Amino acid sequence: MKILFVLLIFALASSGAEIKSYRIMSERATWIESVHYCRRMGGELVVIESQDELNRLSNYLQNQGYGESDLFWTSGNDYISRGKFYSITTGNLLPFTEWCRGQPDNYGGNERCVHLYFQDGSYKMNDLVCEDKAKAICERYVKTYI
Ligand SMILES: [Ca+2]
Repeated sequence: MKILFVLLIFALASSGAEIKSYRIMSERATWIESVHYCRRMGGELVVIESQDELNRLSNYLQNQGYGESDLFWTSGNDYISRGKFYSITTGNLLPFTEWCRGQPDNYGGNERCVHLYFQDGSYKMNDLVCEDKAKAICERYVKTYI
């Protein structure tokens, strides 16, 4: 399988700190395939922790030419309790959400995984069938020694 990754470093921190970097899978996969994929790469599916982080990711994706036809998996899911979205990366409730209009709607009764969808000028969250295919956004913490 041809794999092309982009490594992003959004913020440089002071000496000895950890920074969060991202990899975006070039090919689409189901949500659970994306969980495994990120772990093979030494990371985890992304946990978007703030509006600032979502804005940075959204701007980056747009600058890379992604748009409405590109979907991206995050670690959010409500497998355990319908309507309560946890991160498979942390095991905790999502620390931040910004949903697309009318979402999450559990459309068709089987939408349990959270992806990013481009709407109204930026990427926001939507619940989607986990067996659908999207590109994984993996995150990883990297130590800096600057
Ligand atoms: Ca939905």
